[in-house]
Amino acid sequence: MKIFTAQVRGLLLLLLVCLTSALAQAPPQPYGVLPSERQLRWHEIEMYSLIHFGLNTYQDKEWGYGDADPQLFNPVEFDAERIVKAAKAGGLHGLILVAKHHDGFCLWPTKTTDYNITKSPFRNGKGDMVREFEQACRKHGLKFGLYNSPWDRNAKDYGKPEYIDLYRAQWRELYTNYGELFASWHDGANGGDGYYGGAKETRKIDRTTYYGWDVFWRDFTRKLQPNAVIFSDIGLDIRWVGNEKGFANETHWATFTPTGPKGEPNPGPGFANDHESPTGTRNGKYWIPAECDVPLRPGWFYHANQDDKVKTLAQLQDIYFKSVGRGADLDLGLAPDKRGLLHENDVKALQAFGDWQRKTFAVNLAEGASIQASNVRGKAFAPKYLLDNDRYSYWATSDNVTTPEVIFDLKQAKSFNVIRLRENIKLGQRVEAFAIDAWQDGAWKEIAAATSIGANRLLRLPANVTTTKVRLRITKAPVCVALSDFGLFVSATN
Ligand code: FUL
Repeated sequence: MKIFTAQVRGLLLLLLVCLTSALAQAPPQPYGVLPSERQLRWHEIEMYSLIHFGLNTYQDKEWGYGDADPQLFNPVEFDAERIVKAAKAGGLHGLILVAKHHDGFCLWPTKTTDYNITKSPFRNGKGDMVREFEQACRKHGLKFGLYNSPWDRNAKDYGKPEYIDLYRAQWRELYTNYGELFASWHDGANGGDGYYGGAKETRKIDRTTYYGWDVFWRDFTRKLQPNAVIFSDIGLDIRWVGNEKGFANETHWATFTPTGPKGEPNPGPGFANDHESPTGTRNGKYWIPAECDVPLRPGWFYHANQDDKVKTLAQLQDIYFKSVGRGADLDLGLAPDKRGLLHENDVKALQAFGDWQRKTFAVNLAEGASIQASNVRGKAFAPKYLLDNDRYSYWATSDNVTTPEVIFDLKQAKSFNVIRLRENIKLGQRVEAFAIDAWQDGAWKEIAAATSIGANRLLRLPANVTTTKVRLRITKAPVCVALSDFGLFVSATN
């Protein structure tokens, strides 16, 4: 009986040990709202381009009135592959084509209006530019998305219910004929003066009701293109960052609570609480990260007098650090010229930008470091996962440890000026502040401090730091950490 009791006791003890270690190994509870699968894919690609090309290109205009003759559109050297390859060389992983801008001219052979590419000399009226871009993207491994302007200054019925049917029919063609789209882009410019089938007048629409966005997106976009992120001022999936400089704020929350001008729930594009968009809403109601859109030149469309105003490498780096480096995505505007090609200066700028990214992030100087964390949740969440280049394997701490630190012993002196951190955003955006120290002259010295992390956070140091040991301190978080990446890099100089 005594032996039996000892056996039972032993078994119980074993059970307890197993249970405790199983509990210790359980992943942290997610914090707040979480990204959907389609948003995760969007975060992963980080950068893509937005192509503006059409009748505006031939009129030196940014906003066409809707009355230009389609015969003007004649890009005799058009080559989608060359444009796609230039974008790829720039480190861009996707391309969104403006299939129709506000002037209403459609770059595909739509059945919804005569104001389209078949009425132009391009490919003798048999062209389909959406198809050519789509195929070039698939061939070169870029994701493909589309922008179709809600505002149409050519359509005679713009402002009436009939136009909504036409607009949806256009999206139906675009959603069903060109394979899987990664993004469906909805601009906020809405109503004003236009040609409108010859009426030449000003038309105002009620942006809160006219397009019926909620029904359209829910019953149409989600059904026909379930993997496309929906972009507009307010989301649904991706919000506009609130400026066209390409900058998110230093603190960028992927979560956002959209409200209208008076604070009521936001009904649709053109009505965002734009002033809050660069930062987002801490503990917001939805996961709606920012897209930072900015053209490579001053304008979205090509203008010959801007050939010498293509952004410099230093400007592109600045944009990169303030968009991708703050956990947002960068949408870089590219504008083919009248030939149907990117201007040489644009091609060179993209190449230089891409070369810089590839060189800068080729080697993580923290690789091979021995890592010591002040707390580890369990084996499955060891700090080594910070260095395995996987966005979703991660170092986590026990539930009650919200301000841990981790030391990277680099084993020899290394110099760097860029620091990268990532959270496993499948568990939400958790960290609110952190600091980085370098071991210098026998003591820790703070070299950087910042706030949000999210999908990606890059810190630029004012000068190279040379050290043998680096310490990361999480200084504020409402819950335990779930960090997936730590990197040290040197910004390439040529
Ligand atoms: C804006 C538009 O009005 C511009 O023409 C451009 O298309 C830009 C990307 O979005 O709202």
